[in-house]
Amino acid sequence: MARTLIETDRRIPDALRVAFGLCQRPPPAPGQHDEVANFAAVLLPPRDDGGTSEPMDCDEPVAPGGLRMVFESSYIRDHDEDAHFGHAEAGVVGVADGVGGYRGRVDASAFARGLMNNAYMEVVTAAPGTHVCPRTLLDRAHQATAAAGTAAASTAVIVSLAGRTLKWAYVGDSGFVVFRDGRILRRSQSQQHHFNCPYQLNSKPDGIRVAAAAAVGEVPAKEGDIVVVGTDGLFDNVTDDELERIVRMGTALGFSPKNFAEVLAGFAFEAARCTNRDTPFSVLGRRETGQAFPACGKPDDITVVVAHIVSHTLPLMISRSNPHNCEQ
Ligand SMILES: [Mn+2]
Repeated sequence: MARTLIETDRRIPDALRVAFGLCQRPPPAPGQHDEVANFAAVLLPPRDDGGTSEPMDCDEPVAPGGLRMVFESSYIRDHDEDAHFGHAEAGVVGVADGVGGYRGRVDASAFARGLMNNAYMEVVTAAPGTHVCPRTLLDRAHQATAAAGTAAASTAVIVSLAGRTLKWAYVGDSGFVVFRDGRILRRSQSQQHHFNCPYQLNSKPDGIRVAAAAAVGEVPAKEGDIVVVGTDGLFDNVTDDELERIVRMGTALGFSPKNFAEVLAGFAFEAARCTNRDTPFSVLGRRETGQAFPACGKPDDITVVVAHIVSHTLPLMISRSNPHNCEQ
């Protein structure tokens, strides 16, 4: 694992730990204010469900110069079978997760890395200004990876900003969430054969085809939108409510995409190792298996890519990240 727990620990504000029960803290001495708890209360207001329906985008004025995607990533390794890529000029990011069932027989990361490498090569060799269609890109990356006879299998998701439209395609439980004004606007729905067995791409001739099986969609983008793209190491350990509250906290604090990615990944890392609190993984496991399932997280590789949708007139701060891991 690339980072020690202490290094990860430094990136997680105490306010988050207090608010979400990630740690046990001694109570404040009599007469003392619990300043961390107060800070958490200010930053993490409860979800307001009194709002109206989902915001509509069509009546938004078009910003001169259009929109751009500015992204950063954080990767916390467990078995080191996740991979990701991104290209800011093309406005596209992707993550993939090598299926752990191949571990010990072949390189379980091979297909995930092949997918992301091939997707990246497709993007960098496309004509500048090309709008990326995630389904086409994922399909081509899959075909190239399978044609090479690459071992193992992978889930994957690709999200692009094509003009003023966010588009996505995914297979399995690698996923994404689009936030607007601190609330979830769109999110992926995990594709699974059964609990803990996601749809996956591989080299088998009779395997899943992107064109037939990938979930695809799009939504008009708006300046200020935040897109979180991640593997199940994030989504199995962090609930939607926690994601929303962390995004609201980060927005209030002026987080950069890098800040967001590191705090989200670090939070997932800690939640994965808790043995006394539920996570999406343990809740679903209890429901789907009908068995006694302990309140716990799921240790796993954790990949988080965070993209801010910004006005095109802002300077391009971040260029591109090569597959498969930005943080070698
Ligand atoms: Mn995983």
